[in-house]
Amino acid sequence: MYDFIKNQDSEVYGAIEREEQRQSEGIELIPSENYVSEAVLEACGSILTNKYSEGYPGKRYYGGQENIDTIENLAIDRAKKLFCAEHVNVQPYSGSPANTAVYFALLEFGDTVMGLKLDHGGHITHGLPIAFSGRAYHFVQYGVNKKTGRLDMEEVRQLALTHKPKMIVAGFTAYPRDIEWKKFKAIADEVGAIAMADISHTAGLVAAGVLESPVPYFDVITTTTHKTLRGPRGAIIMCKEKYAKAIDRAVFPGLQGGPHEHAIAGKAVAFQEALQPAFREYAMQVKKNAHHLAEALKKRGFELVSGGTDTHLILADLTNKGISGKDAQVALDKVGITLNKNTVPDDPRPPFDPSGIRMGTPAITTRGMKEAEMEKTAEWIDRTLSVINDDKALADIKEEVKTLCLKFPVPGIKI
Ligand code: DSN
Repeated sequence: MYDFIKNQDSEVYGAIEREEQRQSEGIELIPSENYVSEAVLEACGSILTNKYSEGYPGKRYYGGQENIDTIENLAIDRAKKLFCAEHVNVQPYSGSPANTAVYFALLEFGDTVMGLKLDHGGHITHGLPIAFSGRAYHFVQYGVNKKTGRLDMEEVRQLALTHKPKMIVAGFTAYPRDIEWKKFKAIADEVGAIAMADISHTAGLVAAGVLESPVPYFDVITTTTHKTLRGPRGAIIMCKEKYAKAIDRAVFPGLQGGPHEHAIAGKAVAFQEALQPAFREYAMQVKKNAHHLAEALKKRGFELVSGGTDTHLILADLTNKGISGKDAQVALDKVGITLNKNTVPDDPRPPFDPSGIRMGTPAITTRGMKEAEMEKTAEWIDRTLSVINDDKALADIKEEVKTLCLKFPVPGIKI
């Protein structure tokens, strides 16, 4: 598959080869990662990368667009069908530009917006003070309830009534529970705010109908395309027709130049895959696996924020285990289990060495792993964290992990 790179550039080829090995021999638990199909890989690696196509289908600033327009229209139509959306822009390069484009389209600098705090499961684009979102707009941040680890919708409502935001962002990167979309929308309506949802993490589960969708209710919805949706790295923005013009203008020429049409082709292919019945089976298994892994971890004394999960994602607070999130991540890397250190709500520790770890099941479910493999995974995580300074014990676990993983091929990797 990589014959040309192999012949021409041994340094890049060597790194790709080692990454192929790492991906096939290890258990991928980063909840925002997945393995795309060979068809999506082909689209992303295609000659479409050669083309400039500033503008939108039928209204471009460069010639030679007949095939590009076909591809972009396919991506738009399939996304509309998948999410039952009125309008879709498929050009955002990724999640942060998508969210920034929404703010640029619908807000003035300095406007008041509400978003979830980063250490409670929000994102840097949901108002982190040092990020563009937090500097350009006046974000009022809501959080989760200290005792339950869940969103407190009455607190969200009181903050909205006090601050009268122009927009309320319901968006999450480390929140394991179902979202009460209708309640969010009712609060936004009560204060006259625009309701924006960022469903980057759960879009695949929403598209498959295994989690409730905000699309019928919300004014604007963003999502990345590479997480549970299992497409290429990128994003889309969906909105009600009345915001369509403003959103399109904000993406181009407001924020971006030429769209990445090879990635848009990958999105079109992935959306077609997600429209198939098999994708619903996949999404249901993602949820089942996450639930099973959560229960298996709890049995082994792990404390989960909110006590469990309704989605693909699990957040564990390791304080009672006497190990930091960073040390856990490093030890688990050594046995081939990849996850990320993560803050827990009101974390007393710093973000670079926080109290928690974040895990998810989208990638391992794509490989075909099921409940039995979740049980093994929980056992390996538990064992690893009890032998972090014992290199021999870690090497033994790594071998067991590898043996299991090689029974579950990764699409696009032939080892
Ligand atoms: N960085 C992503 C994640 O890992 O959740 C969010 O954009």
